[in-house]
Amino acid sequence: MAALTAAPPAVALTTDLTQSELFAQIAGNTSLSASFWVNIALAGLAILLFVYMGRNVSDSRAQLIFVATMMVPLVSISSYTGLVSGLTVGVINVPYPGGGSEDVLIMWGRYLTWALSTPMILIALGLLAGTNLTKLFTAVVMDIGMCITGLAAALTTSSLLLRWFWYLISCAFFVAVIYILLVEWPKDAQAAGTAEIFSTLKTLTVTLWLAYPVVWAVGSEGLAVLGTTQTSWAYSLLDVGAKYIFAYLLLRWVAANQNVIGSIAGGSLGAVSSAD
Ligand code: RET
Repeated sequence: MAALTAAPPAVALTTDLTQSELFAQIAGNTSLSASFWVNIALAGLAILLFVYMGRNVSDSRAQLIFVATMMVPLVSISSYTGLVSGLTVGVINVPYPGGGSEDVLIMWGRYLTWALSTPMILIALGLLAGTNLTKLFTAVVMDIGMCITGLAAALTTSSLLLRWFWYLISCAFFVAVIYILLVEWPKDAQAAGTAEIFSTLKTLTVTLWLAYPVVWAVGSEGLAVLGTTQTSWAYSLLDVGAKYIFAYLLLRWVAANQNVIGSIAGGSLGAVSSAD
């Protein structure tokens, strides 16, 4: 029995570790493991809670917001399972500014799964704001661009310059997302009658999302001001706010205000025309 539950002994960090050795590295670091398990537990609870909260939702737009938002903890539980099992982590030789490099445990699965979870957050917000298909499409593709180029930044080891060039490309995509959230959708939400809740969620989202590139830059994959465990905790805590707290506030409002959601002009998503 003990052989089944005990983690195998940890080995030194090198770029050729097997999945079992990576798993042992993570299991051997209690704080790092906890930064993953906390999110697995919270995501599980969030899924159950959101299914319960949505039990009486009958409006089709409100249902769509529920489904998109519920995908966030569903993706999250998968994402963190990938990290904790050693499947979506790896050791790469990160080049640092000022010369030198180090073998670092990187959590590349995070960037991959953000490409699924963050579009769901934007779809839910866009539906709440009653935006049109053009703006929704733009927000989603810019966001996916941001996540995939962020993944490229994390995995590029050949050149320090290109590693940070990827980072800049990702930031450029991010600017488009922020612009839509701060400038376009508030106008749409005003017309849709959802301005107040949209404004709350927009502030929460923009504030927390802005912290992710900061964590990347100072974290173990960037300038290494923070170590691997600290970087992981920073992302995990940001995730708690950007996913579960965000989703709870949104779904609570949607469940209680289906009449408002139901009266958002139906054609705005169907037609590629301006919502204003
Ligand atoms: C990276 C690094 C490259 C530059 C930028 C980034 C932005 C990441 C963001 C992530 C948000 C994640 C959320 C996840 C919830 O499931 C990829 C860190 C701009 C904004 C909200």
